[in-house]
Amino acid sequence: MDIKGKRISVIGAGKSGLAVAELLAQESAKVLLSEVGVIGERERVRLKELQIPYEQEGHSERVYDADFCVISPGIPPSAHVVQAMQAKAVPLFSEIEIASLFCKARIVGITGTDGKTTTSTIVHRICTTDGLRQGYRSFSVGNIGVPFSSLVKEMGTADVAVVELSSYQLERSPTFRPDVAVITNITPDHLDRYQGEIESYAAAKFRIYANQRGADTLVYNADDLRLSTHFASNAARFPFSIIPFGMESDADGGSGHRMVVLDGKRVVVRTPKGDDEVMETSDFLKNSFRGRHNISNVLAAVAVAKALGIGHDPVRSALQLFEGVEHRQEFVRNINGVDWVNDSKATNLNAMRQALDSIPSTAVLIAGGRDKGNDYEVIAGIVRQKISLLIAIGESQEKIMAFFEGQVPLRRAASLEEALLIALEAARPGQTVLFSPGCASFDMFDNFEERGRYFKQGVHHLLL
Ligand code: UMA
Repeated sequence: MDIKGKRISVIGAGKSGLAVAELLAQESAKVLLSEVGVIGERERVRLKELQIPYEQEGHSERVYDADFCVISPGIPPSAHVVQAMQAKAVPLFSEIEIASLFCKARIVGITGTDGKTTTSTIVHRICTTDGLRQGYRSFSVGNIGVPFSSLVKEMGTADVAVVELSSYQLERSPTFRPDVAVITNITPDHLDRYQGEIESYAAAKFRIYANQRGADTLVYNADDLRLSTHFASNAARFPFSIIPFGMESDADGGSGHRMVVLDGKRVVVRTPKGDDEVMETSDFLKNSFRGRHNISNVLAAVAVAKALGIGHDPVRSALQLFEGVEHRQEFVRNINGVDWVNDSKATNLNAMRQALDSIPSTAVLIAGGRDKGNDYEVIAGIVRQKISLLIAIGESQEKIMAFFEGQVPLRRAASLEEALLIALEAARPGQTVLFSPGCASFDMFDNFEERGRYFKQGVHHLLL
């Protein structure tokens, strides 16, 4: 796509909109950045410096006078501006699509409902370790928090871009083609955006391999029934290599694929010729990085390493040093025999279930936030089994209270601080206090990172 001189409207002045506007302006496009809310002072100064025209507090008619439009991932298809663009036949693209047009590096794209941040981080660490020896660099970008557009021009042909991708970012990305694509799992999430249809949500995730061919590789979780049904039964019709990974599945995809599996306590690459051991689980499991779902994330990352031709040694070295990801079952501290764990990144119930699974005994759970169409039935069993007290916060408080009434002891808290104080009183030595909201953060915080930091600060204050 030739960008020079093109009139491009960028909708949304969040992280992705600001980064892509800057990239496009550098490429001599005529950009208009348009934001429904207020653009921060610092950002406005930067836009003026770069001579990028912008408007705020609403989208004017000017945005439709464009060759095409770049839409921020958080703006849903139902938004007025998107509907109007479509009515006026203005083509819409994602920020990921635009960044990928300028990308010289090999791309590892990682999507899935859960595990994508942890898997992306592990892959990035493995590539960084290998890259230090082999002379290339790894960049960790995308949904993880750093827009792909902001770093793409720094990437060279030998480098690797590890791009975490939400389903939103895969929408309107018609030519995006990762060298290695990963799907960690698909369970219900964001159903508010997909009209309650998991099929539509899965279809957005499957866009990740839509343009793959030849030497490209797809890595998928063979323990996920939806994924194994989709890929194993159709393996022959995909024009690229496939590496399944799995802990429970011994299947090889039915066609002699290489597969990364857990064999007892060993992580092995299984081929029709036999097993090749990469490492033992004791090489990477530790207090700060534990749980079956994390073994699954490691298997995914090992499969990526194999697809990129990285040896076992950098994989082992990177994983031995890996201490887990902030806000993802992050151990904060122990107070009087009680472990306090920050799992603010759990914005859906599957992530919450994984956290509950990893708890060694029982827990006081703090949950709630902005509901995304949650069906609490999917965690009801494990909540009854492991939770001695459920403290409900945020917009979804009443829904949680109504659902769990009579199933587990319940308390309402008007704020996160109040929830912390209730938990401090209620938790007994040997228990965990788990902050795993299972909901989005936007009712009370700017994002899950702010929510997690707030929780951690609160926990540290409890000791004062
Ligand atoms: N806006 C308009 N017009 C509208 C509606 C919204 O102008 O009609 C504006 C909003 O006021 C806002 C901007 O558009 O200023 C929307 O920005 P955004 O929500 O797309 O957020 P960004 O700051 O660009 O961050 C996005 C991702 N956010 C979402 O997908 C919601 C970030 O993922 C990502 O890190 C970042 O790009 C860089 O790639 C966050 C996220 O919550 C972590 N992701 C979801 C998740 O993980 O579950 C998908």
